[in-house]
Amino acid sequence: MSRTAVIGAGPCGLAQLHAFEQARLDGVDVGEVVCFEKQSDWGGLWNYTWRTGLDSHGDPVHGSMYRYLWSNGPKECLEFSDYPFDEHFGGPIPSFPPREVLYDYIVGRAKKSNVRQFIEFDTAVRQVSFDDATQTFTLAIESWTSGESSFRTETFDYVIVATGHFSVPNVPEYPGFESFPGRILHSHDFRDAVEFAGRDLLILGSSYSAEDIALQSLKYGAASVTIAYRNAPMGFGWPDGIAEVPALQHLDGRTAHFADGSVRDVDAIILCTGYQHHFPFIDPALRLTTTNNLYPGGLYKGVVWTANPKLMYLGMQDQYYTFSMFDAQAFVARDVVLGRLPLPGNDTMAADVAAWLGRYAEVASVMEQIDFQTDYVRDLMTLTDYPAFDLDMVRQHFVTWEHDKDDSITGYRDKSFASPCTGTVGPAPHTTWWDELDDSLARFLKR
Ligand code: FAD
Ligand code: NA7
Repeated sequence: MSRTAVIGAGPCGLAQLHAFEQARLDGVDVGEVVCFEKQSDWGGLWNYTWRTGLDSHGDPVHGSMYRYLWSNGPKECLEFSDYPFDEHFGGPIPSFPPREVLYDYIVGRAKKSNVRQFIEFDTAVRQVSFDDATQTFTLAIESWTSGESSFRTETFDYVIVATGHFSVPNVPEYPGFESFPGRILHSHDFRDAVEFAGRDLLILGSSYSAEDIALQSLKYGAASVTIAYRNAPMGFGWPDGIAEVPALQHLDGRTAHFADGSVRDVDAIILCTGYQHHFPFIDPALRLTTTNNLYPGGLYKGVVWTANPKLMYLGMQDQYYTFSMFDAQAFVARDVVLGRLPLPGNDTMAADVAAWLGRYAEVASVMEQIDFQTDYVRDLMTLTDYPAFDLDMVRQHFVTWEHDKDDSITGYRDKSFASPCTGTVGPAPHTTWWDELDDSLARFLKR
């Protein structure tokens, strides 16, 4: 009987357990599957924590999500094809739910497929190594299930890494930071915009975190938000109170100096400067090393570690697609383990990766990025029996969503989209996103 370790019980790890369970329900012997999760509960980033810094075990806090986080893409673009939103919520709901609603949805499917029994919570994987002689992995595991720390090792035939890559911050330093009189934090440690009410904020970065934290800081009362971009501005039609300026040069006390010669006095600085793929617990020969991009190298079908195909990674790409892509990847990983998806030789796998990387090198625009990841998911869908959904509809939703953001960065979350699984169109929200301050599930679902 094979033994498979899944590391992490966020959306990817749960997708993996669900995939195995689907096969088991069909009468397939999936071997022993064990999932290790260092937090006390499932859901990964969607499992909100107020904590920053270290967790109760002295580990770096995994969570990077914050209060008042609404989905930044239409929920129809991430819908599980075998567990539609209609099924979970008993009817249509608007297209841009807050975090608690998506958490409920993720956990709802995990409960339905009864996978909690496979997860060891409060258990961190500290080391993954491979023994050529036995062709097995050894995992060094630290567990706090007994209330105090205990170590052990276990061997596995397959390892599936589902530890996410938006947790370990990339923290640049600029001249003057050391004597700045206010707070400097990374978006990983941002929890509650209300903290910055009445303040003049400086945000560094020009991607999703910068966009969202700028908007919600203003929404919850910041006096002003200045966003400094390194390469190019986001260029949205920002509401009064938010402005984009070229790169930060240095700080002189609380005065920020930018590349165009302009200056602003600011009270706090939020570094929305992205995250690192950081897997110190994996032996260097097995370790994925990459920037945040749509096709990290070394992974056949974006999943299988070509240098050792018994090791797989889920969700390591930058993400337009999320939950449905994780599902499709998890079905691939499962079928590799079950021997249902025979892998070609190393040269063929490397050539496949090279072909995708070649195509990715040609991608020049956001719309081409959407097409690229759509085609990647389409390719994954041909490999397994993950239930089909209307991928072309999802692609079109992403295109429409990008246009909606250009039309109104404060209004795009009020739009409705059709489900690629059921065709159901989400109703308009009862309150526009800009006016809605309550991010609770109860409030969102109120009719
Ligand atoms: P995670 O959710 O990060 O889960 C990884 C799990 O692995 C965690 O539970 C962690 O505790 C565990 N783990 C890590 N290391 C170990 C170890 N050594 N041993 C044991 N367990 C370990 N996506 C969307 O679709 N819509 C959004 O609106 C959206 N908003 C986002 C907002 C923010 C601020 C961030 C940071 C991300 C957002 N995302 C969003 C993307 C997000 O990455 C995915 O939705 C999803 O959470 C990724 O799932 P994952 O399982 O790969 O990783
Ligand atoms: P991203 O999407 O990886 O973006 C990181 C941003 O940080 C990007 O705009 C970078 O600028 C910027 N960056 C990186 N280093 C620096 C320095 N040194 N100075 C200034 N700016 C810098 O991360 P996000 O956190 O926005 O998004 C990650 C996930 O969280 C995503 O899935 C969302 O849904 C939420 P560049 O554009 O390269 O000039």
